[in-house]
Amino acid sequence: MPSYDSLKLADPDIYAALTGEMQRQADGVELIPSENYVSPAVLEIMGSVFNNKYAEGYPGKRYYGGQEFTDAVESLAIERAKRLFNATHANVQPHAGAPANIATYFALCEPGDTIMGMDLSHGGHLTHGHPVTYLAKIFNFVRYKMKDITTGEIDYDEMRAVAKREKPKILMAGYSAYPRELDYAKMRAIADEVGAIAIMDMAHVAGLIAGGAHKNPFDFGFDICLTTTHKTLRGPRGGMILTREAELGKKIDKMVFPGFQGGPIMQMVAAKAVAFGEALKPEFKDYAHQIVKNARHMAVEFLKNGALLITGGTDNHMLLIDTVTSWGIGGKEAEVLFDRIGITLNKNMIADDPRSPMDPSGIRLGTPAITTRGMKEPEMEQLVSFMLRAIEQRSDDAAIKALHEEVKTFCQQYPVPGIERMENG
Ligand code: DSN
Repeated sequence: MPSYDSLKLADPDIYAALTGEMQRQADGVELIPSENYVSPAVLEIMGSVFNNKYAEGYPGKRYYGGQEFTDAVESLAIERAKRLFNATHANVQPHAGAPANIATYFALCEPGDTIMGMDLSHGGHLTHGHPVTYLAKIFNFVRYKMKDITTGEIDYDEMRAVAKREKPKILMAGYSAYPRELDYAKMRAIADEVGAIAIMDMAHVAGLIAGGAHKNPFDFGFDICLTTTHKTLRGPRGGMILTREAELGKKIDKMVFPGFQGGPIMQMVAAKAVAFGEALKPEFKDYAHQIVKNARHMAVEFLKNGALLITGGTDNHMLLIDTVTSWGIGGKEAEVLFDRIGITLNKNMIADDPRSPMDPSGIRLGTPAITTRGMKEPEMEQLVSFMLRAIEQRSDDAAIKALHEEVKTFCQQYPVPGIERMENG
């Protein structure tokens, strides 16, 4: 762990917040399925002097001088990303997932064009066309949903019918709250029938795909894969766009820069290269498979104890629980309750939720971060037991406090990468 001595001296307030956050991460269980812990190497490069460099353009074609080392790291990031996902072209400059998605829409569509994506309450993402986004003012978004929320099966017949009627320019796969895999072959066939570009927003499952625990959309003829780099892929915060063929890649490059963004955030590009190097190692495959095994095991434990899981279980890294039906409490109340025992997850809408986004009917949780900490099936049982005890004892403050202490003690056995064991106080 870096000493942070300079920070401590220069800005005690921020230093206090940093050490507080380190303590929180070390003492608590992170179940938010989009979060993870990066390696010490990734942490080091993120805090490096690459921050100081402007590098508009791409390797070998920059607008400013002094690019010997920025070119080297960006080229490595690109090559490693292509190898990881079997892509022809990679753009590693998007600052985050939303800019990657937006730059892609801008590269491929004109205002008023139609884009088809998964409904938000059925698992889709805001950037796939939710009416609250500005994107919804520019493009015409149409949606598809699950046919059966007890299995998670997508209504592909309805998808085909809507696609034929609406003629989307893009058929978008991908999700942020859907615990199953999609049928890429079916979606590619529908895209072909209507002449749409097939895109997978694989932000949540990129690490599972890279590690061979999930299917690769490019193997089914998808044209583009969009992703963040910090979820299951376990890299720095950022985005990336991969294409199956080079021409599409050139179009995307022009839109990312200069079309949409300014200079790349070079310390993050360098950190992407480091993280992709880690994901290319054989042990990352074990990690990816263990994420899924852990999530499945957790699902079985919850089901055994009578919880209602949306789609009846999981095939990926996440679980969605209907807390109202399972335990008679809303998702917000559940989130706050689990926070009180040091288990962090998020409230989440369930399909066609009658409640509001700030107080929905469910929670979303997942296993990428705890798997990084080395937890396996027995620990999943322990965590479910902590959570069920919290539900049972929720009106007993002393019991909840005691449970929080138990969670802290449990966490001491599983160090967080980059955080040395911190003693209380
Ligand atoms: N905020 C991310 C998630 O939690 O899934 C998606 O953008």
